[in-house]
Amino acid sequence: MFVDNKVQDFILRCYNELGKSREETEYRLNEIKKSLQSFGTFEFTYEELEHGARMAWRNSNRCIGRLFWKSLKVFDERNLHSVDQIAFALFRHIQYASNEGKIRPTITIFHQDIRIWNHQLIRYAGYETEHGIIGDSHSVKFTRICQQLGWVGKGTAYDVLPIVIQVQNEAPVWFSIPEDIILEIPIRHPEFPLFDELHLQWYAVPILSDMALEIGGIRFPAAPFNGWYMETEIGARNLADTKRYNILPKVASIMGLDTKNDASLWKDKALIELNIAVLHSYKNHGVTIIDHHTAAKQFERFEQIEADAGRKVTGDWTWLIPPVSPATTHIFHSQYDNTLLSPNYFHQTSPYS
Ligand code: HEM
Ligand code: NRG
Repeated sequence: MFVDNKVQDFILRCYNELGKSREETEYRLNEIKKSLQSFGTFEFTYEELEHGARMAWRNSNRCIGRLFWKSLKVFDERNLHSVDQIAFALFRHIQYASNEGKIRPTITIFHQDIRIWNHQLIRYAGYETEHGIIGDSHSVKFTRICQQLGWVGKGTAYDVLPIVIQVQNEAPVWFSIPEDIILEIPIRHPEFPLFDELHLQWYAVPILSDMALEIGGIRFPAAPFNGWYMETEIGARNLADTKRYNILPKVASIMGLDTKNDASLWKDKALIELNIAVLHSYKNHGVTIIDHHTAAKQFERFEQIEADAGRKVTGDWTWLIPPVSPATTHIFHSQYDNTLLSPNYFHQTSPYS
């Protein structure tokens, strides 16, 4: 048996980036080879796992936040096999990452036999009713699954869903997240007090839990990760999309705009004020958030640093451009190569459906 090409590629690149000697690299490759011969398997060291997860972020073509890839905190929880221990580690992730608002980019990596059914660890439920959808329409299907598993929500527009954990092929188990570890922000506008009447809110930390981390051809289906929000994700999509919270007509109404006439650009005006309100509220609450102009500038610095390091930056233009005023950023006027490099984060088929 010989060491898989993908594993070898990864070890060579990883050890090179970490400044390790030729001898150490050869020694490690040989060790992996021997482990594969004796046991048919091998395990990454913590250092390999840590750098692999960071490289995967660096290679995430759709991510504008990559400047900070080296700062990713990696929790190695590959040794956990009980759902209670896993739930505990997820709560710890939420607390560590939230850090009372000073958000820390974090990933927790679990054993390959584990799946987390949630799209994000913290996410609002969506209920289909006769009067339309209450809450987040993005969550309707998963909310139904949670209810089938015995979870009962309050029925508000902002019910935080439970975390659903599955070990191997056993039945999934759900856990409510302790309320005191969930950071949420009421959305207020610095100049329009009437915003308060919309009772808008969002959670502080986006923790994606349905993507697989792939390092050297080895897949970790449960590896939830987070950074902080860019304001447009909340203000221009989650709260604004007609198929999500669809809040623009109400914002326009409190602003006294003419919503009968598309050409009045009422949607655009409402959108900008909603984004201003999101930035203002997170900032006032002491929760990390970034505006799309600063994020684009940080991404430009990332591109420069990568060029200096002799690496090509890959990217998905369609995702990198912000949904608000895209042409005001350099990204809009640039071209990106969407080749998928490894390590990376991948979408995977849903464990339900
Ligand atoms: C996508 C920003 C941290 C990996 C995105 C998107 C934004 C963004 C705006 C596009 C999302 C969308 O349009 O729905 C940021 C910011 C971060 C950050 C401001 C702050 C530190 C991270 C971290 C990771 C990561 C820590 C992984 C370790 C990804 C991936 C996607 C993505 C894989 C694509 C998601 C998908 O395909 O659905 N990011 N990100 N990002 N980001 Fe980041
Ligand atoms: N648009 C999604 C989150 C996608 C990832 N965005 C980040 N990731 N900022 C939403 O919930 O609006 N991150 O790891 O920080």
